[in-house]
Amino acid sequence: MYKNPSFRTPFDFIMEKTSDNQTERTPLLLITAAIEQGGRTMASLLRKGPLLGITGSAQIRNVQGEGVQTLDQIGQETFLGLFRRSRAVLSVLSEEAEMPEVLPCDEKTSLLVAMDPLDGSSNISVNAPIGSIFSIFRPPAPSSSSPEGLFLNASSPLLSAYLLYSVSTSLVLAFSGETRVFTLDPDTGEFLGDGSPWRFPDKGKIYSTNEAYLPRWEKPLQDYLSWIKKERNPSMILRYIGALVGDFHRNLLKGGIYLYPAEAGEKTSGKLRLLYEACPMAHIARNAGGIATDGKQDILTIVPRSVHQRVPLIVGSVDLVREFQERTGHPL
Ligand code: AHM
Ligand code: MG
Repeated sequence: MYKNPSFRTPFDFIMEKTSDNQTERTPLLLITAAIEQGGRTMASLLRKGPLLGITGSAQIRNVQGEGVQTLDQIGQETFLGLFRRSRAVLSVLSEEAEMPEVLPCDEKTSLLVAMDPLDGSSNISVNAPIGSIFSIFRPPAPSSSSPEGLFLNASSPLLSAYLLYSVSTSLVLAFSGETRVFTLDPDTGEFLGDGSPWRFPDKGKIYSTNEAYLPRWEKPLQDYLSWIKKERNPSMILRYIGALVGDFHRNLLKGGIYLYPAEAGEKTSGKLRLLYEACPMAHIARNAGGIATDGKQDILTIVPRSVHQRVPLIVGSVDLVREFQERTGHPL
């Protein structure tokens, strides 16, 4: 039996936090239910992975020139279908589609969804953690601008979420000043959590970054990493899963900092996309007492110029991110 007889669900969380916001309550409940259903579907497929022949490449490239995996396509179809059926989503922007897709909905109460349906694609074929990431925005007023304009003019996220498919399936939701962590019971299909807000631990000692790229980083970042490894006291430890959701989740639970900075050469704006990777993680971090920057400014203050815009991302425990900013010459 469960260790806690009074676990709470995402439904309870949204109900509790929208007691004075009846207008957005229904779309938020419908969208959260769609994310939960998508999580159940994906987790169930992933349990059989290679047996279903879904862990390989789709042999095509997406609009951003990246190789598409079969599970990228399955994630895209699964979540897009669920958001379409919810009739609470005005438009979906996805890593897997060039343009946002406008959906049938009740326009008065509908919201925008930006998503990375399958985060950490390179982990799929080796049975390592992967995830799905979502940010939910209010449409700008007036909401009659172009499909891209809706996302470029939206304010910072109203709600953010990620699913982490690993030893168990986690759902992390950030809304209205709180971040909560839920775990899927695969027998009942319920996501359950203890009903209390999650905060980044005060003291963290993990750094997560792909150190192989260090020669292409700017000098202040190289110096920072060298200081982390040789001089910082107390010393830090490296953990890198290679899926943003997995690395962020570890740091959220244990305390730490994740870095995907800009590089000389091909990745002058980093790798991660603002609207559906950096922004939701920044929002989840903020609601858990953490912080996210692009190295110079708070991620949540960046106004997007294009829907698939990339940004450097440094996110994690507030003390570690502040320390990073101070040592690289841009104190917060
Ligand atoms: P993806 O959306 O194609 O999976 O790319 C994003 C992923 C992140 O999850 C992860 O943090 C990063 O790419 C890893 O990149 P790298 O292999 O360059 O370290
Ligand atoms: Mg992705």
